[in-house]
Amino acid sequence: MTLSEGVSHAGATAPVADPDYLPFHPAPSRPVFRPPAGAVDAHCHVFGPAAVFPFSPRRKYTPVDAPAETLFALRDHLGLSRNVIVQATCHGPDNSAMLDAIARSEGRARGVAVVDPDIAEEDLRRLHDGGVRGVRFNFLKRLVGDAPKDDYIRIAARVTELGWHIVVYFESAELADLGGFVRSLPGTIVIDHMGRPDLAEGLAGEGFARVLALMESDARFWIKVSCPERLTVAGPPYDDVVPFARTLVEGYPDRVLWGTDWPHPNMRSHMPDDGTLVDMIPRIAPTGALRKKLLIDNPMRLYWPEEAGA
Ligand code: 0GY
Repeated sequence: MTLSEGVSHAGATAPVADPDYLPFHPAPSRPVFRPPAGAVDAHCHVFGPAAVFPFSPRRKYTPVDAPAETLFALRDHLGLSRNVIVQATCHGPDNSAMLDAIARSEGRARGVAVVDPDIAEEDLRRLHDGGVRGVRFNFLKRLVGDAPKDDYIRIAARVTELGWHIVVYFESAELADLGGFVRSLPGTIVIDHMGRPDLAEGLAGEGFARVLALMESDARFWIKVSCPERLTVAGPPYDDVVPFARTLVEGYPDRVLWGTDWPHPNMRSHMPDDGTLVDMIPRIAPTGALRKKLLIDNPMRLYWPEEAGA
């Protein structure tokens, strides 16, 4: 397929995407692995189109437009059924593009928002009614400023009342400092991108050990086995990432989620072929039972509990 056919062209007022970041793959391959019916892509984004949904003035990068119709075309091309759209920093706390995508998904998308601590009650309720089921706390200094911990605590208290979970994005090296705070957060906590271990340290490395310790310490922690393209040292087809992801899937089969991370913002080294990412699934989840949990049961429990019967 050619994804670029589905991309809306930004108007004259739209900003120009950063030239040193790569655009998403224009024609991902069709994966050899066919996901089971109902499979969820539990980590992806929509960007703009900027002419309709402007990027945040405080953003650290300007991506190419990656609108809902392109995401849904990719979903179908890859043999996936649903999307969890995660608010990225380039849109700041303006969740409009994500809400619009969810509204157009015919019930096949839900969302994870970014909110300010003093968001009005009715706006929080509007996010919930629009399909948001989680909030994201992004601790990557290259992506966000250093928000006071109090802000996160206030947000956490408000969103857990709605039954939302908290998604945390950090690099495993930061866990030594951040671990205590993350543990103190209430409710279910989902760790993005395997906790971003440094693959050069190997499976027994300190960073990954901290991530595993967190998973081991408390069943409130879930983790996404996503974003091999950011973790890999070897490059595609990401053989070096497989043991890390498989350790998590086999160790915590009821608390893992999988996602494409499309449209892969901030990638400079290479742009992944999303078909290759889907073809990793049987290598990281080698049995049908593990794949059903990873792709269907777990994300449904978290994002569509009313359909999962949880
Ligand atoms: C991702 C990863 C990145 C970007 C963001 O919120 C974001 O801007 O999440 C990244 O640059 O590592 O989740 O797609």
